[in-house]
Amino acid sequence: MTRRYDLVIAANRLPVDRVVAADGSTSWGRSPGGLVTAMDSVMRGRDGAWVGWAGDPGEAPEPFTEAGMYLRPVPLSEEEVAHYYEGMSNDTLWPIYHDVIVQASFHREWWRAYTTVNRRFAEAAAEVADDGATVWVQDYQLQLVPAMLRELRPDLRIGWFDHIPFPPVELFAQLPWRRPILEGLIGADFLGFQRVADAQNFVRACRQLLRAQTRKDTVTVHRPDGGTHTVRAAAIPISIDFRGLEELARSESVRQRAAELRHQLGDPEVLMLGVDRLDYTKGIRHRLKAYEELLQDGAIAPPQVTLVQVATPSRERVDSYRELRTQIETTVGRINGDHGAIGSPAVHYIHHTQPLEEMAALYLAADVALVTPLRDGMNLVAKEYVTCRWDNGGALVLSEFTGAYHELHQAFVCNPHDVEGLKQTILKAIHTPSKDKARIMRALRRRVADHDVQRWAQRFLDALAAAPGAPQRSARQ
Ligand code: GDG
Repeated sequence: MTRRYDLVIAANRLPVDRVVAADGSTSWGRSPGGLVTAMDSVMRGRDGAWVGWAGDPGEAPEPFTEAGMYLRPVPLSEEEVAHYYEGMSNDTLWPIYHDVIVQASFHREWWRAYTTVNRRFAEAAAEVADDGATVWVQDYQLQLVPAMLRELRPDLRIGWFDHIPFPPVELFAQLPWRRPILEGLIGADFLGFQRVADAQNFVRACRQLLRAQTRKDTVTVHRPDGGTHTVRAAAIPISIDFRGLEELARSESVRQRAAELRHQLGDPEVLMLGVDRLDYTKGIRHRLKAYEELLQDGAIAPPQVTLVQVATPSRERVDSYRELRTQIETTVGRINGDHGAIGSPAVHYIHHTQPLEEMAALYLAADVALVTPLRDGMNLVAKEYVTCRWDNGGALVLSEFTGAYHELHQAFVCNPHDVEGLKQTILKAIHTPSKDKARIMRALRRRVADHDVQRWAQRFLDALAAAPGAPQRSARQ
């Protein structure tokens, strides 16, 4: 019989990646990322399990233990990866939840696969959760899991966290499956969102589309057995491992690498940096347009000013992502053709994943970080950048359409749709005196230091334990 656990995480992916050695043998390596670090801190002293896809289609590996956590792989067939993950999650829900920057596609077979896979996740979580355990479901890929799990295991305390925005009801209403999605989420006791507005959008959608009874941040529905169930929806913004990342950025090797990078880039007076998954939500095209116009205007020029754009490969089998890549690479080519010279390109473009140490060195080396999404749940890059600037140097240009803006509003704030305004903000970030920039950076750093990912996870679990739904339990550490 399977052992059962007191805290279960259900996420699309397991927190490990398959590593293939030179001799062809494979093993598992912990995937980098805040969620894994956050879970480390809350799993301490508890019996923890994680339910998720291992990353390869086909048969799932046997459950195994890694870094003190029981990992229970959930299998996905080739077709399920295409329909549930690339289709419904990334080509239907992702665009609707990000203001329809690109059009969403609706396909009933994608929805069917989404339902099947969500049920499989719910069954896997039900199987490993101990009596009265806490199950924490992650993100938009698993919105049906809370209700499915409650049906299987009414004894559990169920939470869900939305890493991306929750759209206004006018956009959400486009979804042919808007009702079952809301009903799926309502199965939870507590729903966490990045911004207050996201939580309010959810409550409003329940009121308008389900005619559910809502009161402040709670939604109450009638259960088939005649009783009622109440779920609370509130903002608990995610963060990063401030101490861990700062320690890395302060290390001798990262400091040396930061200095070396600046030198390799031709010792620019101003090094600008963009770091994003190559995604249309991130505003990379708007950023490049503003940068190109500043070069055309003669307001900036290489080699004194240069831009490093790291655009990590993402969702390459979805058409809109392939098109975006072509557009970005055409623009980078044109900018370099028009404004670069031998040995001093205007844009250094990197389309592959960098090791964490290199990222820390880039952050530490950059005078201006450009974080210009058109819509972003949080944006961790903004928080990582200020964390690495332990010297209080640098300037953060930050879009007001990110969750991060609601915490880091002292940054150089921009509306990326307003190219003229974005250009002025970039120039302001360059020309503001260092003393004033240091004051801003100190304030930004204080915010992230005080609200790190460990605190986020604990706050979520406390809110889940205190949520109104039955069964009532105290917050267990
Ligand atoms: C979703 C929401 C929300 C990127 N390139 C490399 C690399 N990265 C790392 C960054 C950062 C992470 O990936 C990206 O996080 P973001 O927050 O910017 O964006 P999403 O991937 O869209 O994440 C978002 C987040 O969930 C958490 O809730 O903030 O709004 O969309 O950590 O550093 N890391 C390494 N090499 C790279 O080349 N090592």
